[in-house]
Amino acid sequence: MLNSISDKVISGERLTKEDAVALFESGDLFAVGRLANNISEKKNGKNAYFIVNRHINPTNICINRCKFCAFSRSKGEAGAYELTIEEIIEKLKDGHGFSEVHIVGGLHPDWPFQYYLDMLRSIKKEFPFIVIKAFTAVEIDYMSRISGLGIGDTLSELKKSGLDLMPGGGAEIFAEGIRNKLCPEKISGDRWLEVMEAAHNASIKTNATMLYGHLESIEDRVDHLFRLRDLQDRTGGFQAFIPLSYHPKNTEIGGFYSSAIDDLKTIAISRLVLDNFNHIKAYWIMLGEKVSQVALLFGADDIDGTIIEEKITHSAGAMTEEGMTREDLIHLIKRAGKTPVQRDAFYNTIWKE
Ligand code: V47
Ligand code: SF4
Repeated sequence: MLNSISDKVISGERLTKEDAVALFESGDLFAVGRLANNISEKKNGKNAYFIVNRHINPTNICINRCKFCAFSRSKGEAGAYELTIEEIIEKLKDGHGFSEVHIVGGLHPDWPFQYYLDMLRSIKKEFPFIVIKAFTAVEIDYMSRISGLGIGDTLSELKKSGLDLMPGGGAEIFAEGIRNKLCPEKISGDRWLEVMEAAHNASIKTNATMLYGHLESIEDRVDHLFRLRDLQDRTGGFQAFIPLSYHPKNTEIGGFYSSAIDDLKTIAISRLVLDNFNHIKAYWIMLGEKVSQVALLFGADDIDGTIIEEKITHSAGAMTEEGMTREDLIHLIKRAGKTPVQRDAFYNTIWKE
């Protein structure tokens, strides 16, 4: 079976859902990984990308309270916080040379749409060269509801105020049954895809994610990947896919950390199925520095960036640091036998040795 899939991949034939399930069920992790590495090197050579970036989570107050999320709080609950725009600006001053700021947060019950527009405008005014990658499809849908604007108009107001790119969060698992168990208050998978399609139509590039390792089946993962592949066929607006490994601490559903084997297999199969995505990211915050390094040999070509401050995974028991230096990222990539390439938010090369 693996041989016939391998022949297909090498001849450029698209994989079917059955192929993808067979890859997940295969015991030969190395064969799957080698195949994915071949494809990754066909697309990106030996390049492994990283970015000098910073994450900011403006608030953890969220009306959704997803059952896998240890980061969110209800208004008034111990540990709830909200940042002012001045505090956000201060955070961006604490480093230099950031190419990108990544902003995602909870769905705050009281913040008006104008607050998000002011946030974007203030950041752009203070740091005109920083690319703002902000707000998941879940947040965009929420802003459309609180502003009374349609998705297209919401996106256009955000873009006018400084939004350049959107991250891939909030996708979780599209399959309805599991999604309702994980996050009954969250927008549906179809709505997530609809918002992303609208963003792509508005010339806003985005990423895509999949949260795995909780209650989902292999078929649910495959279904998720194929729905992304279909949308990418229509729009071409996704830049990178990032599999997010579930962290179980302090969450309502509990459970286990994913295994390194599952992490590597999921990266590799994502690379093979998502033949129309240019980049597969091994998010080191969630995978750990060492597994993300090995993932560069299993189909990933990007390890994200310096991050600086990370709250979502660290609330749920992440074992990594919250940030890595540029030098650490370069070292990690070189030791995987790949070529470190510092990129900007749109994958233009900023530096290559
Ligand atoms: O949307 C929440 C997930 C996402 C947990 O686009 C959890 O470049 C694991 O989307 N265990 C936020 N994951 C992170 C994210 C992301 C990260 C890095 C780069 C990009 C990008 C996007 O984290 C959330 C949710 O899907 N999440 N709780 C948890 N317990
Ligand atoms: Fe809110 Fe996002 Fe956490 Fe869900 S995952 S509770 S939407 S912050």
